[in-house]
Amino acid sequence: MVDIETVAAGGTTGKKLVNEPSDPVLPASSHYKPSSAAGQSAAVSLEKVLTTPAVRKIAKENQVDLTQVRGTGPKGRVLKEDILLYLQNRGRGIPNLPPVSAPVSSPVSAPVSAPASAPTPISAPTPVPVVSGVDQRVPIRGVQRLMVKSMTAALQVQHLTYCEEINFDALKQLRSELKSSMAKRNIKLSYMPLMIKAASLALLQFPQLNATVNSEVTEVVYHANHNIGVAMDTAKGLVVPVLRSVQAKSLAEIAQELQVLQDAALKGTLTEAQLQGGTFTLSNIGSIGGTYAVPVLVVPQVMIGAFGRLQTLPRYVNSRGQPATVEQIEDGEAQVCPATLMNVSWSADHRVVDGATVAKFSNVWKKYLEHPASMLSDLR
Ligand code: CAO
Repeated sequence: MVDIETVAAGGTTGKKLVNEPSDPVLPASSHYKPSSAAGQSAAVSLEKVLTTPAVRKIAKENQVDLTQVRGTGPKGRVLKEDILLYLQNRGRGIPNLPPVSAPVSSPVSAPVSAPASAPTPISAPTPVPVVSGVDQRVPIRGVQRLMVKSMTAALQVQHLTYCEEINFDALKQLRSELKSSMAKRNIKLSYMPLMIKAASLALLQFPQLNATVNSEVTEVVYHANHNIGVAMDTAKGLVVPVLRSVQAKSLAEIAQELQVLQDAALKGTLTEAQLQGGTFTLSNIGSIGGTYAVPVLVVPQVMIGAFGRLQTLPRYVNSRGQPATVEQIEDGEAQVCPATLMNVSWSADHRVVDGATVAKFSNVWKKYLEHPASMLSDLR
């Protein structure tokens, strides 16, 4: 469900909304004629209106005066979708508009036409959004065009996705301790710098995941520098600027660089250099929402991680506050406590990376975040 790509700066033409003048346009509700007589003269009108026996049956069952239904078929024939639409809107109390004398081939702005195979509606039709206006043709350009390219390339690669739950209780505590001191230095400390640093520390143990593969799939390059791309949501679409040499940077430096890139992304001033050269990517979709996301590789990179939304959920813990084992739960030695949890999903290029390696990497990353003091011993 998640798509992630690197994009080049420049050439990012925004959306241009183009109306299609040739489109016959009617508001959705113009599909109806006045219904003051609805239900009163159904028996009479069934004979007058051009339609099929199936439609007459629906009309009869639902007490509909067919003369009040706008027919969109040839010569004003009332089609099945016309009566289904009429019934849907009648159920929602949509007022009818004056009749339209000429038949309309296709009201393009009416989004609610029921498929021909739809069952006869009963008393409570499914609500459908009422949308009026005109269709819009939007050229795919700029950031979106690049997204098409990178996603098309990514879908050539067999992905492996591995998910894990991370307990953020300790990290939450650490962040709240560091946040104010960082703020005094004008540095915003979100969870991202901690997760980025933990990923870099774990990559030191798994250099085969900080890698790119050539298009012929004959060679993999294990990169010395951890150039970590961070997916960012902007008004023009997804961009993935890159934090350079994360393995050599402090938490404060990572937080500062992230802030610079985030500001530039929001202003649309990222340079091409800031968008290139990534060797590994992270995406915090959870800052927007969602508990899980399956990320798509930024080819030629071989791994990417997506984070879900932090949640407080009940979990069993033992007397030392650690996750309880099955035995401890069965022996009544565990209790249910609230835990701050986040899901991560890792996707890897399964042509060159196996699932066991991803799982081992994820275990190390998880350990750093669940016991953040352990990061200190491995910091340089
Ligand atoms: N769950 C819950 N809250 C989260 C969270 C999560 N996973 N991640 C961040 N938050 C919180 C932060 O802690 C912060 O709250 P406080 O101000 O109280 O600390 C708040 O949300 C805003 O964070 P932020 O978004 O400003 O900063 P960040 O460093 O966490 O994330 C960035 C930066 C750029 C990753 C993020 O803004 C963003 O753009 N995310 C979307 C990425 C995306 O679109 N991915 C999909 C790619 S595929 O199309």
